[in-house]
Amino acid sequence: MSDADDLKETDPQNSRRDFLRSAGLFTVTAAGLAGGLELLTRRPGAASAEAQGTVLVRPKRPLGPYDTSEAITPWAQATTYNNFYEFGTDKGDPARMAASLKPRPWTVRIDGEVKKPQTVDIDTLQGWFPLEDRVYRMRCVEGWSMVMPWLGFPLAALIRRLEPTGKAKYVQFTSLYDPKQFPGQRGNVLDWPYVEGLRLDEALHPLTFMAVGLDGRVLPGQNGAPLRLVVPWKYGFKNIKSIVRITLAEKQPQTTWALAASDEYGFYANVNPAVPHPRWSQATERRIGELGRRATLPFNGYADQVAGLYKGMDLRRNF
Ligand SMILES: Nc1nc2c(c(=O)[nH]1)N[C@H]1C(S)=C(S)[C@@H](COP(=O)(O)O)O[C@H]1N2
Ligand SMILES: [Mo]
Repeated sequence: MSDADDLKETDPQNSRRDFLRSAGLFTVTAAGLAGGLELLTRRPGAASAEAQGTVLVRPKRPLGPYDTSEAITPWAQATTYNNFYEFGTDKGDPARMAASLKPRPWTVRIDGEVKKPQTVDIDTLQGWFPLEDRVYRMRCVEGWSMVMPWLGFPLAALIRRLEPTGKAKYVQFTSLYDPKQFPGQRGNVLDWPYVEGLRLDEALHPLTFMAVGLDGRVLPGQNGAPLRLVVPWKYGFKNIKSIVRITLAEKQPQTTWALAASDEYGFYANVNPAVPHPRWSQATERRIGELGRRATLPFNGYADQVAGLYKGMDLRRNF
């Protein structure tokens, strides 16, 4: 039995989707199915880095202070077992459908409480910063995890360059809305576009990262090309993909999963083994590629670096 088959049986992903279905939100359109059939004839993983653009060749380098030394999840799994509902709700949908996403040309709108609101081309934006590697754990709220070798730049570097006004307290991120490129957006499985947010101090934390690549290559569509957020101490759904807009805001953003089920998915979404999801425990996780389960660590193992951000907060209420 493959990992994916095994996971299907027990994965809370299914109950996450069942919730959506029972709420009457789960729809599959004829157009979506037809698109799927057409794309199924392509080689799975056809939307690989090579197929999508320039291959960034990165020199091997020693682990840095932010890296985990844990075994990196193989590329084949990191790029075929994905959550990206814009492509569909099955783990294999993003890799199958990702060729429909065109990550170039691409612009990012930067607005809200910044000195100079602007729309910037992704290559220009990326060129502002030296690219860094970060090997991070990623823990999905559904109870599985991976170790991902990201390539990108700290979000703090971008925010500092944008010069937030004194009113900026939060950062809101918005994914692309385009049902032509995202067949999943032809249905109402979530309230599109996907929106996420961070408190400004979380956004400025040195672990908070903007990824443009994975494993030394251009980010594949299924992993959120051309630009996605990575916040390793939070559940995976905070790591919003295919970002087209970054807004510095005075008020806490309304985030997509909190909007879909506010009793199940909070704004903070810090990995916390002590606070169960209402329908499953968060005490353990399955590392993709491993047999059995391992303990989930507070803040996904990053407590030393980030617990101070939440001093004095009730983390059961602010889940
Ligand atoms: N726009 C968008 N971003 C998203 C999602 C999504 O459905 N749409 N899924 C999230 C979830 S639930 C997880 S676990 C991670 C998965 O990232 P990966 O596929 O690169 O491992 O992406 C997150 N970012
Ligand atoms: Mo997730």
